[in-house]
Amino acid sequence: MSKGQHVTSKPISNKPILIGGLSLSMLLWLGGSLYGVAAEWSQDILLTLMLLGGGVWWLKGKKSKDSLAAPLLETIEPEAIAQALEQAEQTLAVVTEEAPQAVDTFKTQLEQQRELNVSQPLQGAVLGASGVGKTSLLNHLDTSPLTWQVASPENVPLDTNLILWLISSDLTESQWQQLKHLRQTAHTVALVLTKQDQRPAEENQSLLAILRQRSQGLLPLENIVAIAANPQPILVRQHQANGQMTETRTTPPPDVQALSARLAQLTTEAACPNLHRATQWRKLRHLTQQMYQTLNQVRRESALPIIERYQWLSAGTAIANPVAALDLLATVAINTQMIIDLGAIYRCRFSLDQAQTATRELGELLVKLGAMELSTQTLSHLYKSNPVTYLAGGALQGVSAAYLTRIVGLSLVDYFAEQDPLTPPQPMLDGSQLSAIVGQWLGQTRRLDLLKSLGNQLSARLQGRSLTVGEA
Ligand SMILES: Nc1nc2c(ncn2[C@@H]2O[C@H](COP(=O)(O)OP(=O)(O)O)[C@@H](O)[C@H]2O)c(=O)[nH]1
Ligand SMILES: [Mg+2]
Repeated sequence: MSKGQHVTSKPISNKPILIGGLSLSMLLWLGGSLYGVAAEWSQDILLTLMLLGGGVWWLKGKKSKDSLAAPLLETIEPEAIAQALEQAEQTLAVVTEEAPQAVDTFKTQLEQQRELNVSQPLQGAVLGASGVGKTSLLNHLDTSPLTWQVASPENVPLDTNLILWLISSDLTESQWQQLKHLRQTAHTVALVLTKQDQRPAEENQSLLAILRQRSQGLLPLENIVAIAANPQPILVRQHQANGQMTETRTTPPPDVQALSARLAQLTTEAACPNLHRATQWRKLRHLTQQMYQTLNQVRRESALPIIERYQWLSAGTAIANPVAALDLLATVAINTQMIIDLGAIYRCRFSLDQAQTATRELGELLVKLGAMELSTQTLSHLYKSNPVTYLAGGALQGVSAAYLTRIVGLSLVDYFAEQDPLTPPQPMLDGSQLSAIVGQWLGQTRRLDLLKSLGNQLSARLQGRSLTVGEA
């Protein structure tokens, strides 16, 4: 049985944190009612509670997940292959546990990629904008030892061993980033400046110089060459001895010499195993990522009913407690437990302390992003625009509470799914990453849909049966 299923089947009463939070809430409610605290949704109280003991976590310089910080990879050594294999095998073991139905396909693929096959023909990919001269160049490229196909930087075929990136001027900033990404995944890339016959020689030289300058540390400068695969005819004017002028059209011969020479160096017998090994390494990583996608689907399916359960628990608590501020204590407990449960599904083990920190951080984030205001505004708008009487009084707060818990849950699921599958998840949330995800869930369309649907569901629940804290 998977960890996720295990968590799902656990009754709420077995969760000490939750019960602790609830009884604390009840206790405070009793005390509070003596003093006649107004039963209203107060953002000040909310803010205070959420900020209690909390640091401004999104200012903490947590480690950047920016993939562009990854090192450039010149060659893939056998040790790197061994490591990628190990990772794929470990992931396969997790898939065997959590998604057994998918294991056979992945196992077959892993077996295929276990050995380095140097006898396979090398695959070349030609990238470049439409009209840059790809087809013209392919007419001049030897197909041995490389077979060529046209591709795009975003979609380089998995079996590619060598890339020619054709350009007719300097790369744009986003193209430089794409090139960098290709180099970080150990791709061998040559930049090919096309149509050199169209420019004066000095302009070609200065363009090459700029490209080589900007490629420093990214590409060997020999990998930046200029060609003219299909030069256009030029008009040649000649003064005759008799003072007349004649015009003749001549077509310069194609010139791909610089590229052919460099390709020969890049594909020597000694260099070929490196090209094959880099492709094997990328395939293994790709397989591992695919396995994680499958795991994430399965995990999401386990997570959704859990979020659902906690969201109604929040709603029930908000409706049951006449003092809104006190609901929040219960809500904090509910969310903390939900974080632990969701973390367990994604094999990210939160200690109670860590989960409480995460809850506080998420609470702060929701306050910062104005989640409560947005929810209240949207609800009152829904309430005014169509007279939904069932959303009166405490039920409105119930919908709000369910909504906020659902946002937290769905955001966490997205967050866990976004983590780099090649590094184990940390029970410390990355503030900026989470902030972007929560922001998306708070967007107008999603918010409206979610609140409407929660309102309808809550109404159905309230009509059908009572919503109590014990309900799961
Ligand atoms: N002047 C000049 N034109 C070229 C050269 N190579 C290609 N072209 C022209 O550029 C246009 C697009 O070339 P093509 O190879 O079809 O580009 P693709 O869209 O990248 O495949 C055609 O009109 C070619 O004749 C070159 O070296 N010099
Ligand atoms: Mg073409």
